[in-house]
Amino acid sequence: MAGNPFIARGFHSRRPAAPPGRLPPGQYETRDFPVLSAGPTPRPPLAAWDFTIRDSEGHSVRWSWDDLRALPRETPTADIHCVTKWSKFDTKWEGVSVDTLLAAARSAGVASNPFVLAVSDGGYTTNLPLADVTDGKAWIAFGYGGEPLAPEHGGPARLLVPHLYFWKSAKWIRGLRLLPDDQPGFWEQLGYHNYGDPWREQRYQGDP
Ligand SMILES: Nc1nc2c(c(=O)[nH]1)N[C@H]1C(S)=C(S)[C@@H](COP(=O)(O)O)O[C@H]1N2
Ligand SMILES: [Mo]
Repeated sequence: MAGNPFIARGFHSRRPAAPPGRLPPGQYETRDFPVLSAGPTPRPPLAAWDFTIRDSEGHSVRWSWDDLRALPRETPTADIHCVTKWSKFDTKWEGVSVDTLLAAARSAGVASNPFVLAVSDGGYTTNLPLADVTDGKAWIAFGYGGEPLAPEHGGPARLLVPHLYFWKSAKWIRGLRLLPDDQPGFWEQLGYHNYGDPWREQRYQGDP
């Protein structure tokens, strides 16, 4: 596209309008997949990787990488919404439902508490009500677009909670802490909304 940059830019920015009702308030559609990371990309060796669900009394259950990969998989398609205002439609993932992991945790004697803190390699955390990661609303995703999830996008595995702003979808996830009280995570402590519903435009503390 050499030539007049004004015309080239105008041509490329013309996009079909998003279908009515599909784009949350204040968002625009992008076809790219931007990378947003607060720190460096961790690259843990899979042989040392594990995923742990732990309650507040210290009961826990742990999956190795192979254990996780042996569980029943789902292939959710979802629209995702970043608080920096981009939304991406029809993203295609592969992973294990958090329901599957929580059922196994319960069988192993892990107590069910009303809040969850997702914990990642590198120290990132994010908090959610348990109800927002149950009943088919959240996955531990290790595949994207038919390929292994790229490290920049959270591989080997990330949380996927598409109905909330995408900062809740913790990349490089290593576990879930089940807590009796809500405990704000990384962005939530820095002034972002505690819940983060894109349809109610809950970007920052003080938003409805
Ligand atoms: N561990 C970790 N998870 C994270 C982040 C991060 O910095 N570290 N950024 C969050 C934010 S703000 C967004 S918008 C999405 C971005 O995911 P992407 O880089 O795959 O687009 O990851 C979320 N999960
Ligand atoms: Mo974000």
